[in-house]
Amino acid sequence: MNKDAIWIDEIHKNSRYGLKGKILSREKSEFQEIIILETEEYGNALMLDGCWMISDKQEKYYHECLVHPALTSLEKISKVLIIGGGDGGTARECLKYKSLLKIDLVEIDKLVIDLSKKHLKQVNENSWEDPRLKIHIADGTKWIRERNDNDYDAIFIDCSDPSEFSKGLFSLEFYKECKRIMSKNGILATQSESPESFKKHHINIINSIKEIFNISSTMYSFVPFYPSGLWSWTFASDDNKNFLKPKFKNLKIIECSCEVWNRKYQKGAFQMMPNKIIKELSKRK
Ligand code: SPD
Repeated sequence: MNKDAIWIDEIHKNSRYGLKGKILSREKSEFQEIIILETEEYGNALMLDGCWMISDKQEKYYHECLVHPALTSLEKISKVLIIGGGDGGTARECLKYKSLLKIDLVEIDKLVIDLSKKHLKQVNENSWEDPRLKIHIADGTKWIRERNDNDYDAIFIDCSDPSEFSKGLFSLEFYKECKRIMSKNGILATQSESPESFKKHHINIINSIKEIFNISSTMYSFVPFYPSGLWSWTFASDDNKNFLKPKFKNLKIIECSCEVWNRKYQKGAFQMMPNKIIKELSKRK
């Protein structure tokens, strides 16, 4: 290990989640502190305001689970919206769908994209060069208000944990807007925090989504270096009949391209809601 290597920790509720490596970049944008760390074990890792977002070797646990349950359940995918996702990993997974014509990616912090282009090439591969991907530097909660009704087949919310500037992406108003701009059988997919280390936020996200959409479901899996390691993704739609049923005809090709996700993995992950979360959610009625 390089002699300049230092430990960088995410500190969450008196626990540390650390990686040792060499700092490639440490900058403050208008919104947050951005660190890129080069590690031996996990490749390059991105931290925003003290929270780990991705590392080269673990990001597939996160991005494949966010994207494929949604996109394999659609017969036809032409237009997709990504809110956040400045590291390019979600876009990379979406671009595997050849029928897709356009992705709008709305990221508030241009510096995250610039640094990802420079240091996180393994994550975004060549997604930024794909003519189907259009970048918008804007606040997603405002940008979405100006979009037409029923315009997107899928919307991905790929954001950081709730904070002063990201909390709008977890609000009822924002989910309502997502529903308005989604096609009738469209699907929303959001990272929904950890049932263990962010339990309150996790429950709030699920309850808010239930308030807005006819149908929703949450899957659980791992992102090893996130607080507690246990993470979740919630999917929602207004189309009760076809929700999360595999319909994409080249599903096998997608499966083969993945490191973590496959149909069986997904099936198990949707059965993993911890009992304490089931109990909490049942209190709401
Ligand atoms: N606690 C970290 C939650 C971060 C979720 N978003 C990660 C962004 C990856 N594209």
